Amino acid sequence: MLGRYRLPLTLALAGLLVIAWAVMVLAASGPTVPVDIKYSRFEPDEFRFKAGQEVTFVIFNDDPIDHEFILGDQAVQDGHELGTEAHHGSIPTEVSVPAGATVETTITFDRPGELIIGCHLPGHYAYGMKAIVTVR
Ligand SMILES: [Cu+2]
Repeated sequence: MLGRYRLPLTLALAGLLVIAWAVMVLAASGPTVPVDIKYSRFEPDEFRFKAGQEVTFVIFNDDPIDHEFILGDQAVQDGHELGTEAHHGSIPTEVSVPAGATVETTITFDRPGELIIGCHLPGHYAYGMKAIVTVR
């Protein structure tokens, strides 16, 4: 009697398990945001996020030279522009992105404001290697 329903029930159960798994995965991590670096520019060069949002940037450096991804306000950018740190790695908002590499970093935007993503290897920021981040 139940035999004819076994396959549809099994498929329905499998479907529910897949949905439950997807919900758990999505709940555990914020959205993934791709950032491409090409010709010493960030693409895109404008981002909008909500306060409280967790975002994982997946940064791909398509250039044959190294770059960096420094997220912060103007004071942070000024500090790095004058600074001499050649390599970054331990702070989520400050990462080095070697030539041809893809680097991931996860950042939570805890409050509204305007932020900047900049690269401060010599000459890059002045050349225009920056992106604007608006958090609302
Ligand atoms: Cu750069």
